[in-house]
Amino acid sequence: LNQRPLLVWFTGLSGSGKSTLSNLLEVELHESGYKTYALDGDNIRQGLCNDLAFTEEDRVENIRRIGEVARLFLDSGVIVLNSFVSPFEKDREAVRNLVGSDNFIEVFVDCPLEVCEARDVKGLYKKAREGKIRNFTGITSPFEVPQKPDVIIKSAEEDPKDSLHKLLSIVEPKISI
Ligand code: GGZ
Repeated sequence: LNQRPLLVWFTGLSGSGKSTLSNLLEVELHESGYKTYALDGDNIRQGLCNDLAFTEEDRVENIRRIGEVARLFLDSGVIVLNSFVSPFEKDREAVRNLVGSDNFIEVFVDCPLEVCEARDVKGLYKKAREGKIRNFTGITSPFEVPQKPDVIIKSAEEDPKDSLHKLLSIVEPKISI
């Protein structure tokens, strides 16, 4: 299947549902025959970025490297799905400029902090409240709300199926030839 490359960038708090949505989208795209690759903290921070922590400086560098990796994948023609907290607007914009605005879709996974913290799937919010993790996004480190995202997903309110269809309606026209 012919496809146009695209970087779909999920941004949002820890536990907001970025990876869940990215996975749903990836399965759907695969079933339609598209080639994709998904990057997230699990496959990036263990290897390429294992020298980086969560200070502002390190997050800036983390996103910069991820942007460069995504650009290489785009060069190869793949559809890239990136899920990173990416809390700073300036860094998300830098990636948009790096890969070109036409090849970039910013998805803001908008979930209230209270909901993410109540779920606390990995117990990280609790640790952050106890002071056992420093610079935790939403608690002791800022999250800059995207000013003009291409898509907003209210993951605490929407049915994931509806969110997926909303995403597909924006993504499909950009990747199909
Ligand atoms: C935020 C942290 C932190 C701190 C560890 N702040 O829910 P998760 O676990 O799987 O996703 C979070 C992930 C964030 O890494 P990113 O590379 O996406 O961050 S950034 O884009 O800001 O560079 C969370 C876990 O790592 N985690 N410590 N202090 N999230």
